Amino acid sequence: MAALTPGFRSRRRAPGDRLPPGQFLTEGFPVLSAGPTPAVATDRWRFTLTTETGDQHVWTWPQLTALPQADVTTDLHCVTRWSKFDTRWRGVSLDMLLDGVDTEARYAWVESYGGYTTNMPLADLRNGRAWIAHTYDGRPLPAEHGGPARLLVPHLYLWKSAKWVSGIRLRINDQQGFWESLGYHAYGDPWREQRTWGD
Ligand SMILES: Nc1nc2c(c(=O)[nH]1)N[C@H]1C(S)=C(S)[C@@H](COP(=O)(O)O)O[C@H]1N2
Ligand SMILES: [Mo]
Repeated sequence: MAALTPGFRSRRRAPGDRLPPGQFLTEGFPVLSAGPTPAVATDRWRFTLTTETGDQHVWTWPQLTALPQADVTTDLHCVTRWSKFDTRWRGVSLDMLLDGVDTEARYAWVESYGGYTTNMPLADLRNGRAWIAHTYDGRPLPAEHGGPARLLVPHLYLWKSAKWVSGIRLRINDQQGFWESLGYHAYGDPWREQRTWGD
């Protein structure tokens, strides 16, 4: 009979296999913001999806929170090399918001209250991989972490997960966001260590 290795009962991958190259694990939740934290009241909060032809789809806070909600437990990977396992979020899947939006765009340009921007292929926002998240660990998302709502795209480095998200522009041609124009990678896959332009 095979001996059981103590502590190896988890069905998840061992910690080493969950940590992308060049990352270290943190228990805390660091705050990384390029500017001041904007105060966005939910009564004036809007999320606007704009297609390449200029069609706009707008959600208010009551409309967003009335949609079917998803509970997500995921690992986060920041390009400054910290990773955090098993973070718990609640929000609306981008699949839900993109459903019925007529577009031929291949790129998404994400905008935030306060002026932050980031870009990614539109495909990365589909198939249950991206959310507009408003709840963290069972509580309203704190403002310093992007509340009232942020984009959550955890399979890419965390700079793609725009805090205080205000909208997404669907674009035929890719356009660099804030960090991307300053040398961060256009795609940012943590498993391929796509940190900067040359990676
Ligand atoms: N609007 C906005 N979103 C942002 C940022 C920012 O400066 N402004 N920083 C990005 C970066 S570089 C990281 S690592 C994460 C940090 O998220 P956290 O502060 O919740 O840890 O937010 C990302 N989203
Ligand atoms: Mo970051």
